[in-house]
Amino acid sequence: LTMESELRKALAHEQFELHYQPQKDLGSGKIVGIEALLRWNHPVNGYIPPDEFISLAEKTGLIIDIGEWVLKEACKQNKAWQDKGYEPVIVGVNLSAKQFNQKGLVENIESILEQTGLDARYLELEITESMAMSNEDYIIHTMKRLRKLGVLVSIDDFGTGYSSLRYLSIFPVTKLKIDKMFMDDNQKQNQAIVKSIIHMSHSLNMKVIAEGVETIEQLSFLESEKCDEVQGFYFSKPLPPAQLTKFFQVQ
Ligand code: G
Ligand code: G
Ligand code: MN
Ligand code: NA
Repeated sequence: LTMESELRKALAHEQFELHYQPQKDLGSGKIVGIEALLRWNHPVNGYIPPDEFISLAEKTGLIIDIGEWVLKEACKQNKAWQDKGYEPVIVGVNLSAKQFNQKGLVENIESILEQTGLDARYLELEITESMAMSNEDYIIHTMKRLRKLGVLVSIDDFGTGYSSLRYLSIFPVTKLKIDKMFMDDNQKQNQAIVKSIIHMSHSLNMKVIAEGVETIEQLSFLESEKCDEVQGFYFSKPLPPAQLTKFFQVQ
């Protein structure tokens, strides 16, 4: 079988899973968000990480169907946690450029929220800076419609793409996700950059989260700089739903 037909089969045979990585609010110490990360549980090869199949899914257009499955599954799971009585959290879903530019995305999301019963304010769409390069007017228009629905929009891997700071003033973005490369302590400039991004986010009335937090030193620095939220292996790697539930139970 070619990888493409394997991917089609994966969707039809329910071989995809979502794992979730907790996001901690530094003010309250509580988990306020989770990022949904796609995993392909292959019957022979075991877990295949998204880096190994997302780009093929994008090339073949399969990302549209896979992405729709991801959105549905993430909303359904988040609602299920709420129905169990856990404190509501925001679920972040990664969108690929193709998905974002697909006609009917907003209607699709609206219908998924309706079907699953998840309130729009508990869904956050993560887009990357590179996506923002093309078709600017369409992106602004789509983002505005999503915000009108109540859905949150974040910029993922912030600082690594072909970013223009101008985007931050014209896109109705609610949160910046500082890329994990800026957590590298060996790069002397990184702390200054992180400080500036936190400062800028707050000045622009956006929330800011640091990704890739692995050590207590990184955490302390982010706390002292008043970063809103943190995500990373220091707290937890992405986990299957049953394991993440334990985090909700202790808080
Ligand atoms: O978990 P990690 O190896 O988990 O993810 C690797 C990359 O794959 C990340 O850049 C992430 O944004 C991307 N990714 C993970 N899940 C999805 C998804 O559901 N859709 C898209 N488009 N990308 C995803
Ligand atoms: O969508 P995005 O590119 O932000 O995907 C997050 C990626 O970062 C996933 O592959 C996830 O598994 C990974 N990740 C999450 N926390 C950490 C961390 O603390 N350190 C490292 N190296 N990677 C992480
Ligand atoms: Mn992401
Ligand atoms: Na990222």
